[in-house]
Amino acid sequence: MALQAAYSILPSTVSIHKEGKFSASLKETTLTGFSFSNRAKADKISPLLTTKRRQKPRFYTGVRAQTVTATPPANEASPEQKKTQRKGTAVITGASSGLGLATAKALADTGKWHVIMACRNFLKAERAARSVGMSKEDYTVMHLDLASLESVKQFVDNFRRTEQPLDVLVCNAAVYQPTAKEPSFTAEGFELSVGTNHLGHFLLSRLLLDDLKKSDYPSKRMIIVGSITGNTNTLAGNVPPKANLGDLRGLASGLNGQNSSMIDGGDFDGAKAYKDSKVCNMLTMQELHRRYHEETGVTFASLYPGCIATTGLFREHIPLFRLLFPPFQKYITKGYVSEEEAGKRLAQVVSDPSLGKSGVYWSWNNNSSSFENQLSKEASDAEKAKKLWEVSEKLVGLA
Ligand code: NDP
Ligand code: PMR
Repeated sequence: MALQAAYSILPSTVSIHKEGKFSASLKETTLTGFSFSNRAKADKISPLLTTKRRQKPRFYTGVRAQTVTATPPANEASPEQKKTQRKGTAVITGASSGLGLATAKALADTGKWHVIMACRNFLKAERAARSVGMSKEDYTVMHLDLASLESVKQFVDNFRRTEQPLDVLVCNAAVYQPTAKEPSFTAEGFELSVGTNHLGHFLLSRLLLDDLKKSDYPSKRMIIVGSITGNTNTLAGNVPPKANLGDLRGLASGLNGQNSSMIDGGDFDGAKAYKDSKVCNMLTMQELHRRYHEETGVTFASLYPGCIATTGLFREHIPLFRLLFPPFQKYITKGYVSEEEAGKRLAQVVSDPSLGKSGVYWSWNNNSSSFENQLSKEASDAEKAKKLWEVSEKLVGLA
């Protein structure tokens, strides 16, 4: 019933013809992100009926007032070092709610971390930190609006002025606009989802890499949050609209709505733009690993934390979706995780010595044990990652 209900709220995105066959697929692919091997089953989900959409730029004036590469864990601390180790400093973007907040809380609770909550809404972040019981000395809120490259640069300057070391960067913030009929745009005029989730983080990570390099912490890490829905080797990744960056022609032409506001040059689709942005996040992590892991000792990682169906990510979805999505994920797909559990998972990727391998996309099974997951063909395409890197560098003004 719940599945039918979930299905009935998705008329514009997906259709499943036979409930029985679909249930069989679910058994094979849990929410934890195991590979979806039987493409025939995925094909039971019909393609999205796309409609032509007018692309009228709406500029977002974001700045507010106020199989995996094997490398041994880099620079892990010996037990002796750990005793005297200073507190680590972790910057987490989008720590004002959901996964980012839960991770900040999990790290703060260990007493070993100071968290820089890099958030677009200063007051909201401050209230959120207090609402989960974080102590003042365990966090600092700093303004960062990823939908403005100027704000990203300002954040980096402000962070450097605090003269704190940077030991871990977590690129977590994201926007998801599944019901948007037309694209909206960042301050510099990029489609909002890819502009925020990928380009904002791309610039931030490139700038802060210098700071990470200088860290003397036993394990320095950069984590970019990915997702199962960007991976078409899973059932979840086969729910239309599917991620597909194509030949990046839309991105290369500026992603500004003049030619296209989608990376592949197609018609605007908010849900696809989000999934594309997650593919960019996972490709960027691997490209960073290839270019910098050996030279810097920084561990680069991505992850799918589980389906945290209650977060603010779904705030723009229709109310019926928000009502049915959590029970659908809890009882049907069984991929649901609480914000608290997901926060603990990401906190492991931040600080657990056993998750210190670079170039990995982490997932968790139903017993909450971590494992190195396989990315889809596109999300592990090294040539595409290189091209994405080069085009993104131009767009954010690094090349
Ligand atoms: P939330 O909406 O709860 O958190 C997103 C955070 O991003 C919020 O703090 C939000 O700030 C912030 N944010 C949005 N836009 C900007 C911006 N322009 N500048 C700075 N911060 C911004 O969603 P989740 O916690 O679910 O999402 C966190 C990450 O987890 C995302 O990367 C998402 O893709 C990923 N993820 C989530 C899954 C899920 O099931 N929920 C599954 C897989 C991955 P504000 O509070 O001001 O809105
Ligand atoms: Mg999905 C094992 C199956 C599974 C998992 C793990 C997810 C995770 N989803 C699964 C299956 C299905 N979903 C099925 C069979 C359907 C059709 C009924 C379905 C539908 C669906 C929708 C409409 N699912 C969604 C949406 C969203 O709007 C969410 C999304 O795609 O956001 C981009 C979503 C998600 N499903 C997930 C996860 C983790 C999401 C959240 C998005 C993300 O961050 O990737």
